[in-house]
Formats: sequence, C-alpha cells, structure tokens
Amino acid sequence: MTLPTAQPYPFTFPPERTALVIIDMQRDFIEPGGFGEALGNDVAPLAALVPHVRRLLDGCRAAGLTIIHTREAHEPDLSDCPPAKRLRGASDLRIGDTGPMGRILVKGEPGNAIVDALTPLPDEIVIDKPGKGAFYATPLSKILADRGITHLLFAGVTTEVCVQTTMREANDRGFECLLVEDATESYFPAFKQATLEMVRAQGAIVGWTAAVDEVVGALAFQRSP
Ligand code: C5J
Repeated sequence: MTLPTAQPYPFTFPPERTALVIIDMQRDFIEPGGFGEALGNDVAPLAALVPHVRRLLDGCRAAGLTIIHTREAHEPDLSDCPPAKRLRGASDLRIGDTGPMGRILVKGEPGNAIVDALTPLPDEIVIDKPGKGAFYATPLSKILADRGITHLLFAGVTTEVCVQTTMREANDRGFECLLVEDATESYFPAFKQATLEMVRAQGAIVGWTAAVDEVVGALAFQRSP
C-alpha cells in the first residue's frame, strides 16, 4: 500500500507488517491537573487532538493493524525515575507528587490512564515506559520482532518530546516510520511544525509524514477497492 502524497515522497507499507503506535494519550498530558499542566502548559490543544487520533485508531483497527499504546509511567516507589528527570519542572508539582488526578506520572493513578475515547481494546498492546522514548527499558523491540513488524505509524503527544524520541529510536533500529501530521500535537505549535519538517528533511532522514485522511483512506480502499 502506498500513500502518494506523503512527504517527502510516497510512503509504501505492508499493513500486515505495520503497527500504529499511539504515544502517551494520557489524562496526565491532556486534562487539567496532570503533568502537562504542572509543567506550565495549556492542555487545551492536546484535548482537541483526541477525535483525530480516534479516527486514525478506528481506521487502523478496521484494517487489522497491530495497535500499540504507550504510557509514560513510573513505579510508585519512583525507582525507575532518575533525579535528573524528577527534579525538573516549571511548577511545584513534580513526578510522584499528588495532584488533582493522583500522583503525577505514577502507574495506576487516575491521571496516568489513557483518555476514555482511546481506551485500548483487550487485544491491543500497552507499553509502560519510564523514559520519553518507548524503546528504552521496555519490551517494545521484542514485541515488534515477534510480530514481524517492519513499519510504524506514529500518533500521540507530545510531538517533539515522546513522539519524536520514539520515532528516532525506531528509525535507528531499522523501522520505516511515518508520523501522522494531524494525529500528533504539542503544547508549542512551532515545535510541532519544526518536528514535522525535521523528520522528513534530507530525504526522510527520520521518516515520512502524512495526514490522517490519507492513511485511513488508503486502508479503507484496500479493504473495498
Ligand atoms: C513529555 C511526552 N512531554 N509524552 N512527555 O514530557 O511527550
């Protein structure tokens, strides 16, 4: 299957060897009172993203793609959160502190859950990750290898932090990667735009980009041409 208007040039992927990776669509980043707001951000643009990711998720589910959700999540004793990560921030609330949605970025807390509209189905994979990238200190590499996955479609938040970090990790591991432009968001519009441009620069040095409609349309056409 080919997406002819992907940038910087058409992107070809085999659906049976492709996974959709949805990064960190958690209440902690998307709803008021979580980690995103504790870092000093307005979370409204990320909340507006949810229906776009849902449209992409529905299309990929219908086409039978492997679906992977990630959560940025730490152990309750914070043994997997180095001080270099815990102690930085733009407000008094730090990872592990108690906020309006429970302990910030801690596994099992209400704020750490994926937003209701994107709740993983029982057969979908959920990766808890202590870092920004989804490959660091997680079983993701093995899961993808076991399923014969070669191509990855990326969505989620935030574009320039966990999404870009994971896409770069994947690119270095030999995956063909595409970032879905309107299924990712940042607290900083300029950072999102810069990320889209830098990943596809220099002949797709990190990967490709394309719109939700293009991905979903191509997958639907494959099912009923
Ligand atoms: C951040 C993320 N921005 N999921 N995490 O700290 O991008």
